[in-house]
Amino acid sequence: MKKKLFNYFLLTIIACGLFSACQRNGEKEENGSTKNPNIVFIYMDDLGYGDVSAYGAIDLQTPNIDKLANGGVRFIDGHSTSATCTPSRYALLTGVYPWRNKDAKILPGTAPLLIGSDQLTVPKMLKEKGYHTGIVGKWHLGLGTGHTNWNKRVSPGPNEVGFDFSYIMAATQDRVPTVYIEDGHVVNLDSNDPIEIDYKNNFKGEPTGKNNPELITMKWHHGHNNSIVNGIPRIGFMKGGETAKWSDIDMADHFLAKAKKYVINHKEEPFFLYYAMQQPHVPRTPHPRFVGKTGLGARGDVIAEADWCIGEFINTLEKEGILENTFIVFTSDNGPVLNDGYYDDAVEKLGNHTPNGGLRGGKYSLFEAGTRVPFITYWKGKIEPQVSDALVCQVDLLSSLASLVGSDKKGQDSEALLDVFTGKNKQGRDELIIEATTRTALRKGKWLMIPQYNGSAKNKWVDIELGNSKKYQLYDLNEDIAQQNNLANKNPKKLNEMLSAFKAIYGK
Ligand code: NG6
Ligand code: CA
Repeated sequence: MKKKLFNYFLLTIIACGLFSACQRNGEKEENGSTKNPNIVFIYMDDLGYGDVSAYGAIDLQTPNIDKLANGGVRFIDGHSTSATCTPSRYALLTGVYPWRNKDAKILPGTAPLLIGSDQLTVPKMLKEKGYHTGIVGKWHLGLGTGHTNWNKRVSPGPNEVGFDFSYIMAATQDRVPTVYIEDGHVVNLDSNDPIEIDYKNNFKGEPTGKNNPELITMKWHHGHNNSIVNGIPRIGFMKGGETAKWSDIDMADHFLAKAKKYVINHKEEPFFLYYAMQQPHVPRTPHPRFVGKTGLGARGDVIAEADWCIGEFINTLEKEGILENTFIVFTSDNGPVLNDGYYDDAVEKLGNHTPNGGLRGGKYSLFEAGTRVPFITYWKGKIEPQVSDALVCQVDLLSSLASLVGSDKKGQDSEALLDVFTGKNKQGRDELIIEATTRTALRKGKWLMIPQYNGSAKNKWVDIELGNSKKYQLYDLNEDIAQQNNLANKNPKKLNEMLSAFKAIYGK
């Protein structure tokens, strides 16, 4: 009897071992070689912790994101490195904290490429392991060398830092150039109507949001009063390129079509797709079929639109028979903002919806809602559905995915947490430096420490508390997730511990 039991035990161990080896190295192909899983990042722009129904939203329903959340690991303490876009995207792709690069700030459309051509990136690491790599959507990591001629091939860009295929917008939907760029070439450009871009001066005779309110269909609130494209005043000046200009209301469908096509074209090989969606960043321009769908105004409607796109995208993976062999990460580059520069009813029609899910702050903030974002990993049949309270950060994906595909590459600040991302354990990172418009704070265990900062407590334009205070701030996030009780005075010992830990990593 004992021997039988022992044999059974042994068999179980062998079976488990085989199973996890398969999991680590993807599926066995018929010819015996192993195929690593496809990897997809679905990356939202300014989606808040409370903007997803699986994260508690009631007045806004996101059934397709919920399917990922309820069928995978739903992280409740998952972070972007930063409370704005460019730095978060830098960390996501390089595995390096953005504050190590002094230029990792919100970039204008004319900024040079922020990632060094010799730097390790997620797509480069995956390429070495036989992946085809693609990006569709928002880039916002700079392009060219600083004197970009948009009428020639724009380089270096995504293709020079690891992407075999790129179909992008250069910066943001509210910044010029308002054109798509495919593998460095502006799409549909007429060489007789060259594009000129300037972030300082307008081109003679060109209308602007500031001077030509009669041409505007979306009113600007702060900033956003330079060149007008499709009735929407933007940041920066643009001349020419008429045939190349994108249609804002079709952008979601356009990127979705490109993402689907990429999947279909590359379904036979392991591929990595970075699907960087533009919603719900401003200007919010839902396709007419989504207008009014949520009752929350354009912000709610573009989230519903994005959710639909995600459903369509997942259906494509399923239809092509590759959903079971695709590891999906869903997350957002920073927390939510309502009025980010246009009058679009986001504030007026908010009702009871809470984009920050009860966390303090939002986009631009060192408070929790700046970087704590929806964060989901999904791998059908491989990841057991669960909620994880592990502290994880997007900067960790590089090293973690390296272990998934059998690469020994590591990102400088990227912790290898594959078991956490696949739901096998809940021991996330111990420490994390978060960043918001070049200010930093330390998270360690349940504690968050924000050093003294002189700036204003609130950005009145966007109506968000930034986390600045002349006093040190110390919060116990287990007891006080809403960050209402500053314990810095009550617990000087913990404060000092946090300050030393901060110095050890940050150097200041
Ligand atoms: C800010 C813009 C804001 C948004 C942000 C970048 C103004 C006044 N505000 O400077 O509208 O574009 O930059 O957002 O211009 S992010 O998500 O790409 O970081
Ligand atoms: Ca953003």
